[in-house]
Amino acid sequence: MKLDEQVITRAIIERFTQKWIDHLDLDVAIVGGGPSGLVAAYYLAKNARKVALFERKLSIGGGMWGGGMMFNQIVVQDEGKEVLDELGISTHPFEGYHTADAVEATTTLGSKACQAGAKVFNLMCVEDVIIRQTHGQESARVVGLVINWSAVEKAQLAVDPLTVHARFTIDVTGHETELMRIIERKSGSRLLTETGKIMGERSLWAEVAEHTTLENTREAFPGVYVAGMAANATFGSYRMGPIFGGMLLSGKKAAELIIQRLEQDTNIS
Ligand code: 48H
Repeated sequence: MKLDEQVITRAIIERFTQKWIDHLDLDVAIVGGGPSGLVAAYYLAKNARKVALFERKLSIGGGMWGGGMMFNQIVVQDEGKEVLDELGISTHPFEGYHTADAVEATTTLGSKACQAGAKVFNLMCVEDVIIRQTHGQESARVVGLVINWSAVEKAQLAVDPLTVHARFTIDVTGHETELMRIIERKSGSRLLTETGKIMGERSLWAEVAEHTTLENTREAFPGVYVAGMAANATFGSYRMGPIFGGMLLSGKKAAELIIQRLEQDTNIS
């Protein structure tokens, strides 16, 4: 077969553009492609929700590739293993815990999320949110995201962004809790934390952090849920080091909470 460079170019442009146009109005926008974002994407897509995940870097996977200190193994507890089992990721028992190969875990999470129907937009960063106070609603809520190419951000070019609308957003930007920081700075409203502000990540205490990651997986501003490390950073809890059960379960919990909300909205309308 003769190769036609023009067809190859057109295929990429048309297919990518169509994918993007089809995902300008979402059930759920996920900001960050680390383990919690990928797990949330998987469960939401499996539930037939229209979901897109925006990741600043070339590769999804966030901090999971490197295991602990670049020893590319992760550790999970029994509850976390259940998520890995469901996704078909092999685990091996180790003194009451389980280990998994960080590369197998990361690639499989990404692959399962995509195969379930989640669309990943890598090399894009979320630089702002759209906040609206619609008629009949008590408080302002996030209704969309402002996105730009990571290359534009990196080169510090003055290029205006584009937008996407979403009924719900998940901030899974990790330790930096980037989306919530933007909302704190720009919304002029209190966050749904004790202080109304981002409470900040505390130092390492694995046992407590693993529990609080799940407790802190909740709505942190109307329309925005936090999961993974961003949940603990927003609500002021500890980090846990390279144990990943909390990250996986947190992504799953965020998906379940949002599915409930979407179902409530459907019943009301
Ligand atoms: C687009 C963005 C933006 C943006 C950031 O850090 P992550 O792996 O996050 P989690 O919460 O899924 O997992 C945390 C885990 O990896 C970890 O760090 C642990 C368990 N630490 C414990 C400890 O004690 O240190 O992934 C976040 C992703 C990254 O890929 C970023 O590039 C991406 O979000 N991201 N993408 N727009 N504005 N901000």
